[in-house]
Amino acid sequence: MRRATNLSTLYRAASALSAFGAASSQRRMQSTLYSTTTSSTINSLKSTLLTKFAAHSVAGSLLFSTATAEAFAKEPISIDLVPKEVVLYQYEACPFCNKVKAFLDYYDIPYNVVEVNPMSKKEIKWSDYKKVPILMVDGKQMVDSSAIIDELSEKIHPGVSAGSLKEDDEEKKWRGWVDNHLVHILSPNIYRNPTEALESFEYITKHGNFSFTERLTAKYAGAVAMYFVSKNLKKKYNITDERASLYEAAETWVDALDGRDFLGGATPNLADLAVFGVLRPIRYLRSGKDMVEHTRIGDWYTRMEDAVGVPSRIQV
Ligand SMILES: N[C@@H](CCC(=O)N[C@@H](CS)C(=O)NCC(=O)O)C(=O)O
Repeated sequence: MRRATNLSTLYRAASALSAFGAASSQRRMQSTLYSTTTSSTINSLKSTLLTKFAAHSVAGSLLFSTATAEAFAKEPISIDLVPKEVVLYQYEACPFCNKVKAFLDYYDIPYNVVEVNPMSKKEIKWSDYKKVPILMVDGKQMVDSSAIIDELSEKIHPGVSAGSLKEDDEEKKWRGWVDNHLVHILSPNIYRNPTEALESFEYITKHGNFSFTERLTAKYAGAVAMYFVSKNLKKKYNITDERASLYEAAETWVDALDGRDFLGGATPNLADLAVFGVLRPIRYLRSGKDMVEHTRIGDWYTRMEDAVGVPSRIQV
């Protein structure tokens, strides 16, 4: 009974961190988890993890060292249009949250972060909205990453309709591609096999808001749970070979650039920021490294790192 309760809690954590709609398969996966998670499974996963641990710690720290010389000038915003107080409620590894952060970082909008505990979600108890990201901007709640970015964009560029109609359509199309296609490929890749699932959970538990015991247990049980959940997500989104789909998406994106530095031309537009944002949490995991090694996306990704520059997150 006690084991079932613990697994149930861990399962919730794992699902919460599955950015991509695992909820519908939650009940089925819960029974799979109960029938397959034994202490021997956990022990064998544990030994796999230990051999990988050192390498993953490096990956995790690399993920946050994007501070490079800014070769691409940012688009300045008028000082009186910069929001005064911005607070992002997030999970560090959530692609939707990272999409919002890419926007805030690119426009140098300072923000505080509240890391939400995915099990209790006590940090967002005050809100009716039960997902992250939630962005508080000068006391106003904004939810849903694309809607948040639309609203913020309008706030900092009031009354400006960006570029020609053709460019607007292109930007809109590719932002939709990120939300409806690209994000669905990520989970099957980062939880593809036990080793990669553990690598991902090492990163998630290292940077997430977990208590000491939650951190220890979520790493192993979460990895197991998400390994199975990702198999279901593959079916749901008709993915047969997850790596091939990831490479194909990266190539599709480079084709869309059509020789330009960014989809936005000389500077990134909202579609560039969206693709960059959702790829950022996986870039230095095995799947992200494979993607850069096997496709042409690396040059664009490096240009984006330079253009977005150092995070404007307020360090506390
Ligand atoms: N469409 C939303 C999706 C947000 C979303 O699904 N967030 C996930 C985390 S990456 C979440 O909060 N899931 C619910 C949970 O944790 O219980 C957006 O773009 O912001």
